[in-house]
Amino acid sequence: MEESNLISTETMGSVQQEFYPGSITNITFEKETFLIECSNQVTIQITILSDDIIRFRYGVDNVLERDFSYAIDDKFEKNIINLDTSESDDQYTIHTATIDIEIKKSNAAISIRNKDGELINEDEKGFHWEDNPTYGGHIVEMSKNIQDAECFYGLGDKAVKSNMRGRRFKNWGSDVYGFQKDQDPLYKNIPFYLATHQDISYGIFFDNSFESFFDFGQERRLTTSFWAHGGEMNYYFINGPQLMDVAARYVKLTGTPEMPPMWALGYHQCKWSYYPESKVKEVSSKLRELSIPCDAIYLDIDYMDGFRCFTWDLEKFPDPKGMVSELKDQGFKTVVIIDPGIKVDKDYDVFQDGIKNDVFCRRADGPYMKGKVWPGDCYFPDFTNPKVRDWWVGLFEELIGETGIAGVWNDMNEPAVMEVESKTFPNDVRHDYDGNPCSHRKAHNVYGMQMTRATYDGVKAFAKNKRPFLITRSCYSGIQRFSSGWTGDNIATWEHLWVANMMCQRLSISGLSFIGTDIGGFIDQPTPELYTRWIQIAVFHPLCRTHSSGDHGDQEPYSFGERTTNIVRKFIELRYKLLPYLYTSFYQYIRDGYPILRPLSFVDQADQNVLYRDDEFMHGDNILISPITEANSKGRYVYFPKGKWYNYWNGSTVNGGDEHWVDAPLEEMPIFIKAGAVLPHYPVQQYVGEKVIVQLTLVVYYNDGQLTSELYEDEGEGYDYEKGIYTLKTFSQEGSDSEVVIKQSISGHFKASYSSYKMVFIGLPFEVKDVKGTGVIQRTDVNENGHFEVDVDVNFGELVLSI
Ligand code: MIG
Repeated sequence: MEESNLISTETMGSVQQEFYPGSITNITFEKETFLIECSNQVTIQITILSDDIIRFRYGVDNVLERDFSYAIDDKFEKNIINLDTSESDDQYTIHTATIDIEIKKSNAAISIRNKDGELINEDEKGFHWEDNPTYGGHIVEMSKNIQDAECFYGLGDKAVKSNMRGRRFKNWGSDVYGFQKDQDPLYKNIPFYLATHQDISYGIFFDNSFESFFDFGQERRLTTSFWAHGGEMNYYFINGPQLMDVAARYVKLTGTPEMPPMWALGYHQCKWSYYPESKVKEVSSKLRELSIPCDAIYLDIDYMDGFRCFTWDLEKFPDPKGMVSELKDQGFKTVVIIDPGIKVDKDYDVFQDGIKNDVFCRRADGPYMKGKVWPGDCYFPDFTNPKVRDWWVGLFEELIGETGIAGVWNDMNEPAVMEVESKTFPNDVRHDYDGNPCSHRKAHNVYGMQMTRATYDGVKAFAKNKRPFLITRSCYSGIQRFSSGWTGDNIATWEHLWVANMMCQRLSISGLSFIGTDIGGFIDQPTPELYTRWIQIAVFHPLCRTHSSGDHGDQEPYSFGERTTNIVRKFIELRYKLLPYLYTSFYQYIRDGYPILRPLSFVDQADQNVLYRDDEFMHGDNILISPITEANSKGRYVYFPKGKWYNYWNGSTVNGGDEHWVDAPLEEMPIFIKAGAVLPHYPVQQYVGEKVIVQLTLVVYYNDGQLTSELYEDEGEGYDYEKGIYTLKTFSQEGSDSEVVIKQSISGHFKASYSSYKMVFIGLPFEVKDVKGTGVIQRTDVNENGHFEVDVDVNFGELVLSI
């Protein structure tokens, strides 16, 4: 069945036949749901979730399955402004406020247009299916026509260049140690893509957890198709018209996280493994001694007693609670790994308790699913069972509540099994799937997500009102509600640095903004230069963690000699300075659904030049990053979106809409700031909360025009922000050649520790003579070369600099 495609398939010696819906025999309409019956025993349900999100379900044999999804957020609210229908001789049309959905009477083919009548997306063969004699059910298939110059993005963690046109992909979460560029499938399962053509964008989310495939014109040049080896054809069409709109709507549909604890946005240090306790302390102390900021240190599998989850190796770690609290005093949070496999061992209480509570997955005929992982033979909790998730939650009481662990790292949750060819469970393993019993064929791609969801609930249950921090390797759509992610077992090569850039951008636009890579590479040893270039981009990835397999030497920021240490420190310090900016980007991601990392196609999709551009990306609203991913670089060509951009290092400006050479000695990576931006900076801290911040620096990048920047702040921990204890400030800067006006507006009730801003103006076209406004505290002497500084009260309303 592996080779199933849209043409006939050879299955067990017989040719598989494709079936299609017949002509429409009946259409009914209740609230926002249309039910269409076709002459070939096909029922189609079209649900309008909003003016821009339309759900399509196709039932073969006129059967629609019980409706259930792990991806869709319970909190998603339907919001329809306008809904109308019309009928002509050959089609029905559903009109929303922004799109028209045409349904052909003869074969139920769908076309979707915008209000200018332009085609956004149309069925080719549309829905069709094949019987699945091996497993029962159907192979459900959909095909669409590719539009002129159409580009395809998204799909989770695929390690390929940004535009996926011309390629085929599979979703089947896999443990792919040392994966390569272009290898597929990888760890994550996110059956969602975005497409753009002629300044029109849309997305398709195929919410089906079976093994699924996407073909973007590889099999047939002008056809996109997607299919799954079971379940329903159940997809969401998400309208743009901008790629940003599509990504945001997808995030709203599949859910947003809570605010992360601010420390989780600091730098994290990890290795397989730091042990014994003295080694952990050596690393934490060295980081402090060398003033390399760091907020989290990780314990990999060796902290456990024989790899038994929820135990400690008391020889290596005689006093876990004491160690965690000493690390806390140094400003470190401790994060531990938890794998899904529970060791088969009669003397192990978690195992015994699991048997007693009947939590473990079973094979089709009843025996437990047994597989080898690190501890040896293991059984595996069925995380798709709500009772089992509750049981799992309880296991965190000691680790989180007593020992004081602040975050949990879920690995091996594809699920990975050693010493078997499939590297995972056999297909016949049974799962509850929240009351929709099924085999592993259906549950495989959601297993990791459900494990991490249960772990998140476990951490939250015992964290005493602290915000949980989770990191996972495998996932399904919607994972962003619970966890951050990393991209798995990469390699210390330049190619992998390029891959890291691609994967983080791709995951960010696929809903999972909180993403990072193993900095420096998990396998093998990076050269000092590679480690340096890697950390330079990684401080702009929402998750910033060095990790390595320990198969080679050390991989701490100080392991590569003094020159490297100094550059690496400088970049980690930069991350800490920009924390309020990243934190604000996180808030915007939650509020608006906007990805934190944005490929340039998300900035200006009308600009043909950026649609095929891979390297550059925006980090939040105002920072443009162009990483160096080649050895011996002295610089690179950077493509700039339209507008004016400031070089972060020297304040020089560039006009966008073109490529320009930018120098980048090893001490620098090209970083550019959008003109008009107001960038908040904290002082450098060795960890979040080290200092009481007495003044916030706002760097204002002059622009002749208007731009608004935001700053979100709260406690950085806990849940008071949900009760309004946060502040959202907007700074609008408006410049002309003789004057700059900055206006601030404030909402919310959080009281920051600082009472003044240092306003640093860059790029002023005039020398400042006059400073007016509410709250000016004091001018400084800095007033030359377009650079001017002034201290103002934190509650200022308006500030005017002029000649
Ligand atoms: O089979 O826990 O991707 O980050 O260090 C290897 C040991 C298991 C794979 C993870 C990696 C982790 C390692 N794990």
